[in-house]
Amino acid sequence: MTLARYVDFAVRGDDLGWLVALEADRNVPFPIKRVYYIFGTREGIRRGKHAHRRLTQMMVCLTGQCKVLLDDGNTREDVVLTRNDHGLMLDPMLWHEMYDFSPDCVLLVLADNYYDEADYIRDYRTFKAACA
Ligand code: T46
Repeated sequence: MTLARYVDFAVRGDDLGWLVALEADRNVPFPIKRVYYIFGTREGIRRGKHAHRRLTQMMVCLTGQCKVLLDDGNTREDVVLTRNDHGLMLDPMLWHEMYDFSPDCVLLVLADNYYDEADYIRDYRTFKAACA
């Protein structure tokens, strides 16, 4: 079993170049309430290091690359994000850490709810206990 669940996007191409459309409840399998993007992450930095209690998200690496550690409390898996034509699902209660960002990495994140610090589990032992 893999923790990495991807959604493939149709890429439209014409004389102008390429285009990907992301649509709520269609190729993005939830209603999008928030969009943010992560960029300019310095070498050696590890971001994330938390799980969300209820939030569902999708991550798309628009340029560059980074790695993501996924952990459901039982299994750990590292994935490399290099493609802007698919999205990595981040379901609730999935611990995630992003690392090894290339200097040009831009990570787009779509979320099904607004920012709420109370939804974060930032302590790994608390996460493990909540998974049990
Ligand atoms: C996640 C991973 C993939 C806001 O004010 N609004 C927002 O919508 C977000 C996402 C963050 N913030 C503030 C909170 C912090 O003061 O921006 C600052 C940086 O956030 P954080 O340290 O949580 O960033 P990451 O990269 O560790 O995690 C982010 C998301 O917070 C998180 O939900 O799943 O990206």
